[in-house]
Amino acid sequence: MFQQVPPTLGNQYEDDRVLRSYLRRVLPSDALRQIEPSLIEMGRLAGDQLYQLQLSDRLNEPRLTHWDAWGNRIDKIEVTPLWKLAERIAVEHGVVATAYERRFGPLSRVHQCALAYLFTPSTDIYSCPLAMTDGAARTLIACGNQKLIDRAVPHLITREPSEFWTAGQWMTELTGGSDVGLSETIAKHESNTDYRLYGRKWFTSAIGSQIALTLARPEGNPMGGRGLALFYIETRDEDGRLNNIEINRLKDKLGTRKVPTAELTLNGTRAELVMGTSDGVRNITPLLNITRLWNGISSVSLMRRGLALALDYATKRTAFGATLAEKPLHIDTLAGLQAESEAAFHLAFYVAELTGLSEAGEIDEESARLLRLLTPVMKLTTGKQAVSIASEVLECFGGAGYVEDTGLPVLLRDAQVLPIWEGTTNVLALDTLRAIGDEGLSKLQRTVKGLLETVKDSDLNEPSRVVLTAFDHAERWLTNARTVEPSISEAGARRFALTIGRTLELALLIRHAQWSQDHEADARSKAAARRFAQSGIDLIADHSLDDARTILC
Ligand code: MFK
Repeated sequence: MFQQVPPTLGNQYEDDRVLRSYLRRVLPSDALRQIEPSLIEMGRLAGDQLYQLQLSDRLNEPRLTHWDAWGNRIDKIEVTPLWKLAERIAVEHGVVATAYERRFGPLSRVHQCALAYLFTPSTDIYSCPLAMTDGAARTLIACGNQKLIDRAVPHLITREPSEFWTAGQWMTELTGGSDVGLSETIAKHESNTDYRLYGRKWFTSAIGSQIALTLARPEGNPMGGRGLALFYIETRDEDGRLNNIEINRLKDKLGTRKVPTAELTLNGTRAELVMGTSDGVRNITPLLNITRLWNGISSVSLMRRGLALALDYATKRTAFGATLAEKPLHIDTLAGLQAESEAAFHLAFYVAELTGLSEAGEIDEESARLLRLLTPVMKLTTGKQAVSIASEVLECFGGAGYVEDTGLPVLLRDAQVLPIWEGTTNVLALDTLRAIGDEGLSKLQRTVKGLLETVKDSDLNEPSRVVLTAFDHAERWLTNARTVEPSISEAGARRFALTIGRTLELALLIRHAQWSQDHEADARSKAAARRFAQSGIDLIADHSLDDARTILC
């Protein structure tokens, strides 16, 4: 009787041509030699033990217990077995710590993102608490509050599991996840920098954390984001009792179901000011930028996982007389997905490089502005790609991709969160326009042209032309939209930001393709660049807002 062989994974580092080739280009060979054992080990865990546990852990979900047997309110969260193991592995392998130990200067962020990229797809979005932990450490450091840095940061970046704390990021309230300035939580002053918080937080991810950074409005402050202040909370006291926090319920989400995301009531929660009594939104932005980087790395890592499974399965599944891997249409389909994900990879890791330069204090003003601009661009572009690739990957398995116990549908459900949390596509598209400000695109244009300077292979001429044409179009559109009226640039912001993202992805892929051709005699990235160049880089269209309104009325 026929038996289908399921897809399997090998060592997720050793099998990843794109990651390995990229690291060979950006890391000095001595640094690569030093970090490679850690990547090989993480790749082994991700492809073997963690992946097997992920499959067998599929039906487990976090549980919230409100009361103990004796009537005491405990609000205890029990996470899944994989999450418990994932925490230990993440801490011991420095999936957060590596960025702060800074063994390789600015490139430590690249090392850390490579670990996170390998770790994420096999650990049921344990990347969520790690992202917030990383972001909280970065925010406390950026705010310069020495007392809180000394108190919390060593726990957030430790490699010792018994010392490790995770951090939450409690921003979203019932008034909305995007317009954070509407937050209603009130901060009543007690003494010095100590306050008590009263309010409801509506979407607090990974609620098992030991600390949280949150926003609240000190009494008497004006409305809006500037009237909010940034607060530090320790969630439990020394006896393990919650800090006047009630966990009302866990969210029943489409995906990321292993992440215990809760609704909370803060009822006199003790909190400490992190920095000043206002400008909370601005002060928490280091956290947003780090979690947006993690979001992008998660996007490319989930794309890679889907493709690793689909590529393997194509060699094992036979239909109409041959394996799928031999079928021209299947080859063409997979090649398109590979090119798309390869382009996305280079943008996510480019932002990691810039983030590392910034953290090491080695970034110049121009690159700092580029980082500010490219963080939302990268997050929104890769988030969209992750959903589309996950959907296509499921289709590569036919009906099996739609059946839960293959472990495949979760790829699509989890990917769907990536364009939503940490700023939706539209919110980040508007943030892109704000980050460009009055300066226009001249600096980005210099960067893009610089990326193409090394191109000498004539096969890359046409992709390079696509980059320059798309970029030119984006620049003209922006100049024109801004001379008309704000609603025009707002209405086209998403198409504009995605065009910038995809254009830069192509430019980065071309730069890498030339390098790979020169140094590895490998033409695969070049083929990917040629393919991606024909995959809808320029999405700008002159749709009229009046037409859009007409369609909807
Ligand atoms: C798996 C990996 C990741 C997992 C993490 C999962 C955890 C999930 C938990 C969550 O979902 S947490 C909620 C995430 N929420 C958001 O991301 C909020 C989305 N909304 C925005 O980003 C809005 O644009 C924003 C709240 C920032 C707008 O608020 P405001 O009050 O209108 O602020 P405004 O005036 O735009 O910005 C205030 C200041 O911050 C300005 O500077 P100035 O005060 O100097 O003028 C801005 O320029 C600056 N700013 C804003 N965004 C910035 C920034 N600066 C640097 N970087 C940014 N990204």
